[in-house]
Amino acid sequence: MSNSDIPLIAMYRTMLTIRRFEERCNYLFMQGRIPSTLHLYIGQEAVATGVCAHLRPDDYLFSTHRPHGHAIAKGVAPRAIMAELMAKRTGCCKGKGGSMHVGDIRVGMLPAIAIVGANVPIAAGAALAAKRLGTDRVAVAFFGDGATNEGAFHEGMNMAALWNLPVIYVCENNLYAASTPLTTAFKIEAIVDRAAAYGMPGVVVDGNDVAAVYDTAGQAIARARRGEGPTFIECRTYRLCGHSRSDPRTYRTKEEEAAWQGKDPIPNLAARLKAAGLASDESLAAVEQEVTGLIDEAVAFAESSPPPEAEDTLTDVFYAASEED
Ligand SMILES: Cc1ncc(C[n+]2csc(CCOP(=O)(O)OP(=O)(O)O)c2C)c(N)n1
Ligand SMILES: [Mg+2]
Repeated sequence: MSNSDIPLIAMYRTMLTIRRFEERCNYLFMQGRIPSTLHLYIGQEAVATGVCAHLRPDDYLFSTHRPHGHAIAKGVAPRAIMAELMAKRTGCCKGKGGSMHVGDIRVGMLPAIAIVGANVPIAAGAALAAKRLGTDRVAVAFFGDGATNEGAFHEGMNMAALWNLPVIYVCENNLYAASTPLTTAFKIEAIVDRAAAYGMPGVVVDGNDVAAVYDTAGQAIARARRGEGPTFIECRTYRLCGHSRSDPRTYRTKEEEAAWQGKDPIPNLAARLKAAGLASDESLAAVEQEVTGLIDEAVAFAESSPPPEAEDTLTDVFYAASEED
């Protein structure tokens, strides 16, 4: 926290926006006002925030079935995400994707991919394009611990390392892949050890410490922009909620959950900001109020938006090459 150049207050605001957005989503979902299903990111907000604070709109982001936090941190408007979750025409994917596919190409977030591990080679492809076009853009893929046991992960990691691509692989190790504990799914001691198998640098960071994530991601992203290749970052974190709707969480103990509740990144950051003299109760309350207003507006916008038209069912779904291609 000694790095005064780290925009901690801005990151606090982003983390709080993600948290309050998702708490509201959960409430709306329980009321039946959001259809389908939701995978919440509650507890992991420091990862998306610390990484995306370094990204430009022309950098590429690839997310997963748990994408709301990544989308907000990358700059997708909360109202467009909320409208997407409610399957409205004003949603960031025109209401055709829903929670597991949010994205907005205008800010560099491609629609999220719910096939676990599938975004790893796709991010390598985007990084290859960035490199071949002679840009200093980077691609970032977020995925969970479970994804690192998928075949696509290994293929993508190998290619990214082999071709020295400007990609950052951010593994959000929250100790579980749905109900499967990490300890029953890996022979290796640490997920970061996967990186060495491909000749890629690997780093472990406390995923609940936004300043640490910011610092680590900053080095990896700068390295990629300089043309020095990919980095694998293992962020150790925990989801302070169920995997998806109606998860009784019987695979975790109450003691474990309580211990991680004490490591909640948001109140901990608030306490650290106050201790460092960077925030007061009043300034934090003002952020809270601002965020509440943003979420209220997003919900009102989404609920008053129209559903997609039946005749648009097949538009935007298939790519049609134009004369300019
Ligand atoms: C290829 C594939 N297999 C299974 C699933 C079903 N599924 C959805 S999320 C999930 C767990 C993923 O765990 P992890 O990668 O650790 O991410 P987390 O949910 O913890 O964020 C599974 C098995 C899927 N979406 N894709
Ligand atoms: Mg996981």
